[in-house]
Amino acid sequence: MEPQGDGVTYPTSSHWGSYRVLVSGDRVVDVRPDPRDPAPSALMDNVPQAQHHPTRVDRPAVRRRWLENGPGPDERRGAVDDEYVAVGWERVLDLLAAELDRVRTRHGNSAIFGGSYGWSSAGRFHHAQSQLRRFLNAIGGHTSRADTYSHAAIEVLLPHVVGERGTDDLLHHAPTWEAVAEHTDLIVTFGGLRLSNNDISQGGRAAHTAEPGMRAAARSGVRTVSVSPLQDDTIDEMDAEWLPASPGTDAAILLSLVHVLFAEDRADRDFLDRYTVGADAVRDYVLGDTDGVAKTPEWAAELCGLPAETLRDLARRMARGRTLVNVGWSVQRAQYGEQPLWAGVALAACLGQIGLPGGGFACGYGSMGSYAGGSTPGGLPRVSQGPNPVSEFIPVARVADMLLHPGENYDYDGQRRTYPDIRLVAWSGGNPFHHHQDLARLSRAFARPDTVLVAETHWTATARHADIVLPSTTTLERDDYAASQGDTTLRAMPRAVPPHGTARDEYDVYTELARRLGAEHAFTQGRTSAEWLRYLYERWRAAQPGHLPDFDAFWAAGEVEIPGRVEDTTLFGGFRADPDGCPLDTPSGRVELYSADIAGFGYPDCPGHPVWLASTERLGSPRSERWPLLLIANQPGGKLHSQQDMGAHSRSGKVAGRAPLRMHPDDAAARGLSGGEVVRVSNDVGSCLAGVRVSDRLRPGVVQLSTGAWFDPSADDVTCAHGNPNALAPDVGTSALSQGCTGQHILVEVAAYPGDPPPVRAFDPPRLAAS
Ligand SMILES: Nc1nc2c(c(=O)[nH]1)N[C@H]1C(S)=C(S)[C@@H](COP(=O)(O)OP(=O)(O)OC[C@H]3O[C@@H](n4cnc5c(=O)[nH]c(N)nc54)[C@H](O)[C@@H]3O)O[C@H]1N2
Ligand SMILES: Nc1nc2c(c(=O)[nH]1)N[C@H]1C(S)=C(S)[C@@H](COP(=O)(O)OP(=O)(O)OC[C@H]3O[C@@H](n4cnc5c(=O)[nH]c(N)nc54)[C@H](O)[C@@H]3O)O[C@H]1N2
Ligand SMILES: [Mo]
Repeated sequence: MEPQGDGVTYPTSSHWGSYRVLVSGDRVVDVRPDPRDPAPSALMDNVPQAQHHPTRVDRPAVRRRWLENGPGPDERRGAVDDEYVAVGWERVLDLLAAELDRVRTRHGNSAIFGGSYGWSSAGRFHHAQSQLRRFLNAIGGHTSRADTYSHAAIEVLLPHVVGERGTDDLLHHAPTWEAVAEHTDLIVTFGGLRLSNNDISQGGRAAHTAEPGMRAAARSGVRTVSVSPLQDDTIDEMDAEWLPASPGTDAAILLSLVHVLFAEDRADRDFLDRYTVGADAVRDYVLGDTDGVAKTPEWAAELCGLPAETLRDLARRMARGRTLVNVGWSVQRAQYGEQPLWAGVALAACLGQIGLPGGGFACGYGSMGSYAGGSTPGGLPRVSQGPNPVSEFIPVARVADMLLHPGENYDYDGQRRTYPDIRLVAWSGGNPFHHHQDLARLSRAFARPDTVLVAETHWTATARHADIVLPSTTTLERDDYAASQGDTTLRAMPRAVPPHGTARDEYDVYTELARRLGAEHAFTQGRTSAEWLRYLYERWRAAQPGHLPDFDAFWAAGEVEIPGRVEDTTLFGGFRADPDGCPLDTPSGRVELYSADIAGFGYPDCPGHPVWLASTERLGSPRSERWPLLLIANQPGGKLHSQQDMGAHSRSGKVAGRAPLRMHPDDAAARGLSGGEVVRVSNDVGSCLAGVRVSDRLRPGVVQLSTGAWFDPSADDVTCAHGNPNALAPDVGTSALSQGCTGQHILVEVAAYPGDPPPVRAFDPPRLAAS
């Protein structure tokens, strides 16, 4: 800490970077970027307002109906006029311990859902999900979740195609932008390289290196082709060639590029023979031998709206130099999201460049600041969640299905599974009423369990669906340290302000609960949180090469360099050099362009090799006749998901207090809109309000409404008065294989809101009565 003016600055870390907060009295009054960060994120400007906002949860609260009627299903969970009762910590912990004990005794621990997805905050020890799961595991376990909303199709499909290790490499060890600058001639990116996405690195990061990296690549002459509905998904300096393809048609484009390579005898047969299996199946399919439809550029042009000649020319250019095929995460966060991934691998294989520096296949450039930002083979300090005695889990995005359909069967990655019967939902560090699809349906799903527990810093829509709300401290209210994969330093995050109201660290809350449930030692191992910080650091230090300062010296210095960081990697380089000695961990040891395993699952929506499947939420689909605009629900530039939506920076991006909806001038004019109006965005799933911003940097027919607006069900005539696109997103999985999130694409209609729009009430906290 350092005195500054009439305040004091404290270093801190967040998923959007490391910076300082200026504290005056007990309040955070401003933020200061770290001068060593070459591209600090404006997201830090949300922090001062969010830290002290009236939506902070300041004491434990229990829904009056639950308090009076006891546990049980309740349709009124989440009702805007629901009332909460403030209770003291002792009382709430007694109530909660009794309820956890009732559920585990009567229904078994698998009736507790602790999957609790979400991004919580940076900080290696006080990580909300880790603490919750460690606690639930200590008291007998919980039903958990597999995969992420970010990239479930990558996590499930690619292990079949390039193996588990190859998938891990693709996600965590991609070559740095510097390596791209040095080796790559052409990067063809599906899903752009959206700059604002690079503000974020899970766990916080010392410096934002993606933007300087992209600039370096541009300066060294790397050419970029961006396939994306948005022109500004690449930075201007890259001078990217923009191919505004119709969303959801990437697999068709990729397969047509493969077609050109085979038809013109440009495919690298030697590579395909030596390093892959199944190339013949792909060739037969793209040439039309399998189904009578040749996947020519002319065929793809009809679907994607790009000229056939552009595609043919692109395939030839890709074959001429060192080419990197990047499939961004957004592209797989849609129905049949497995196909563009697999087709991308097939294209890179046909180019014969997998395993060469700067060439081949990647999935994630532009999706996250830490992607291609080096790796940390020695690991980071980490608290164990402990073994979970319950093996039950769901694919993460099937949460509403699970709650609505206990006992029913579903498919996932070759398994026929059954949804468990959940009685208690425990959520911490996530906001499903922001992130899940079809929020009205999710509300119905949350009516089913006996009890919903939410630990939160703020009164989110999820907290407002809880029977018991526990007020959590924010990172600024507790000691911790931060670093992300590939980071250069581990940084101290000393407490800067006292806890808000009676908020407590979740570690201390779970310690108290574990004591009541006879599991205190299993949870704490006899340590306080201060002792854990020291223990985890020292354990990590002992495993690192060379000499690192001890905990006290680290804490006093504020940071320590992370040893052994690796920057220079060539994906699949070892496999290329020696495919027999260093095979992939796939059944064949090769890249599986055809997977007998997947074919054996018999899924019509994910057959044994990459194919074109026409998704429902797509321009030109039957559904688009009724809902003619394709809404892109991408990541918000002004915040991380729903976090700190009430902060100054996020608010400055709103239009008439609503989430901004970007639309092409032609689409706006056809609806009598010129910008600044409040509109109703709707389909047969639901509706939301948004504020119009007109821009010619989108493909006509596409509108953009990023995620993140706090869900606001307070108006009678719309599902969300504030602009959360998940009010309208169908709740379907990518396919039976991965069952991933498909929220990126939503068919809608947009119309001016007649009359005075209802007020936004998302940031009005609920009624809270004294007990
Ligand atoms: N339509 C559509 N939907 C999407 C996506 C999309 O592309 N389109 N993208 C999806 C993706 S990739 C993701 S990752 C998800 C993100 O969805 P989430 O991860 O759920 O989003 P966040 O808003 O980050 O939620 C984190 C919550 O944790 C709380 N929190 C922060 N710190 C703490 C803490 O220390 N303790 C506790 N108890 N709580 C804390 C915050 O207040 C916040 O409410 O959204 C998904 N949803
Ligand atoms: N500022 C900020 N950064 C973030 C986050 C945040 O909330 N805020 N969230 C982080 C998280 S958790 C994740 S998972 C990543 C997500 O990273 P991504 O999934 O890569 O990000 P998105 O912004 O959802 O989508 C990127 C772009 O893909 C394009 N796109 C959409 N559909 C299609 C399609 O069908 N075809 C093609 N070719 N392009 C398409 C859109 O124009 C969109 O702008 O972002 C991370 N970064
Ligand atoms: Mo994500």
